[in-house]
Formats: sequence, structure tokens, C-alpha cells
Amino acid sequence: MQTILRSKSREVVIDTDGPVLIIGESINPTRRKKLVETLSNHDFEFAIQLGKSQIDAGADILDVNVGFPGVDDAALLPETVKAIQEALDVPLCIDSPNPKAIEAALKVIDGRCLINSVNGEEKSLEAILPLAKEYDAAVIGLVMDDDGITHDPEKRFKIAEKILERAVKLGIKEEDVVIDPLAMAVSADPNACLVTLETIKLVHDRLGLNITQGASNISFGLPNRDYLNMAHMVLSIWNGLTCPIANPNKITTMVRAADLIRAKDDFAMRFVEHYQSQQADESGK
Ligand code: THG
Repeated sequence: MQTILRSKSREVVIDTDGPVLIIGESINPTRRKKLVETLSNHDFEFAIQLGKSQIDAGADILDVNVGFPGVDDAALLPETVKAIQEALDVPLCIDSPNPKAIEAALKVIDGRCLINSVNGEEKSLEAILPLAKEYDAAVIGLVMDDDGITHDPEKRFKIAEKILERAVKLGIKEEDVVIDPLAMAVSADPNACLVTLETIKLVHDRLGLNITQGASNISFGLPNRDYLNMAHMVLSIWNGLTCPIANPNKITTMVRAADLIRAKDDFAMRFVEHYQSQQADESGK
């Protein structure tokens, strides 16, 4: 199954049979005061810089989230999208809980983006899926619904199936639905990661869709978070994760290693290329 995204001049294919692609998470004001300050002043240089450094570190797609308290994201998200796509030639993943902000961003997108996100709530399905259809975008489906978040993988799978059915009914192609199985803190619930891993496997085996996931949710409240995130990420990749939302500075080497081990990187080309590009960056510093 192939989800095809485009920027001004490049096409990026998220392929269930291919290597893992990385959606760079860093254009997100969570714990980035400087991003809040600069975006509030309609100064996009810092956001562009964050995008560029993620591309250099291995990001294939950039998540763009401008959510912070008091923001008018229906105005700021399209403005940010315009500035980023003028400077950088990678497809975008537009990340907002506000359908008005999503629609405003879709209006200015150059190419074909990923909407982040719809979920199984009736209100969300009705607001977001018609936008994906109208503006020819792919869409991430979060497996939660009007009853909240379930801890039963079969129930999470059912929500994924519902989102897919509703999308297909509107004329959205099934390859344009990317499922997020939800990753929760393992410090709060010992089964949290297992539920996510099993959901990934069910969606992969039964629906064959592309699968995304935030990299760092599982490790809240614990030390050595990067290692925990990486262990979870490798197991998720083995079960069918194809496009994590993560910090490429932290996960690209591990992703390349996992791809090589899974025979998705003939003659270790991508693994070695990444190593060499990191060496070049080091000596250039
Ligand atoms: N699923 C989907 N979309 C999502 C998430 C998800 N979007 C938002 C979030 N979760 C993923 N994005 C981020 C962005 C920033 C951070 C975490 C997740 C963050 N960064 C820290 C910082 O910058 O200090 C830590 C960075 C790091 O560990 O490298 O907190 O789950 N569909």
C-alpha cells in the first residue's frame, strides 16, 4: 500500500513494503518558547530552521503544529505552511485539532499533504474527512472515538476499520488513510505499549494500511526516555509502523539500522549514506 505525498517538486511515497519514513516532529510549540515567540511575531525563520535541520537529520516529511494558548491557528497555520513550503521542498503533515485551521492550511498547500488528524468521533469524521476528499489530501486516523480511548487492541482496530470505511464511502482511497494506534505512557499502565504494538499488528495484518505514531508519548515520567522510545519504535516497526512522527536527530540512525536488518536497505546504502552525512555534519561544525 502506497501513500503518495508531494511538495512543490518532490514526491514522497510511504510504502508498507518499503523503508520507514520519518515525519519530523519539531515544528511544534510544545516546550519551545522561542517558536511561540517567533511565530507570534509572524517571523518564520526559526520554524524554517527547525525544518531544515530535521531534513538534514533524515526527515522525509515535516509535521507543522502551531498550537499554543491564545493562538488563532486558522490564521497562523496557513501562514506558517506558506513560509515553510517556500523555503523547503518536502511534503507537510498539518497538525491541528481545529478543522478550520486544517481547511485554511489545505487552501494554501502546494502539492499533497497529510492531515493530522481525524479520529473515530462522529464530529471529527464529519468535519475532517470531507476536507481530505475536497482538497485531495491523505489523512491520519487516531483510534479513539466518542467513548474515549480503549485499552483493548481489538476495539482500537474496530475504530481504525470504521475510520477507513467512512473515508472510502466519501471516495477517499484506502491508501490515503494512515492509522495512528495511539501510544500512551507505560509508567501509568504496564500494558500500554503492548496494546499499541498489538493494535499495529492488527491494522497491518488485516487492513494493510500505513501506520504512524508519536515517538515519545510512551516514556512520560521515566528516566532514559530516548532508549525506551527507541526500543518501542523498533518493536513497532517490526509489527508494521511505517512513518513515525519523531525527532530525526534522535531516531534516524536506529530507523536505518532497523531497515537494514529487515532487508529494506540493499547493500546498506541508506545506512551508510546516513552515517556519512552525519560524519560530514560533524566535521563541518
Ligand atoms: N500522533 C499524531 N500526531 C502527534 C502526536 C501523536 N502530534 C504531536 C505529537 N504527538 C508529536 N509531536 C511532538 C512534538 C514535540 C514533542 C513531542 C512530540 C516534544 N519535544 C521535546 C522537546 O522538544 O523538548 C522532546 C524532544 C525529543 O525527545 O527529542 O515534546 O502521537 N498523529
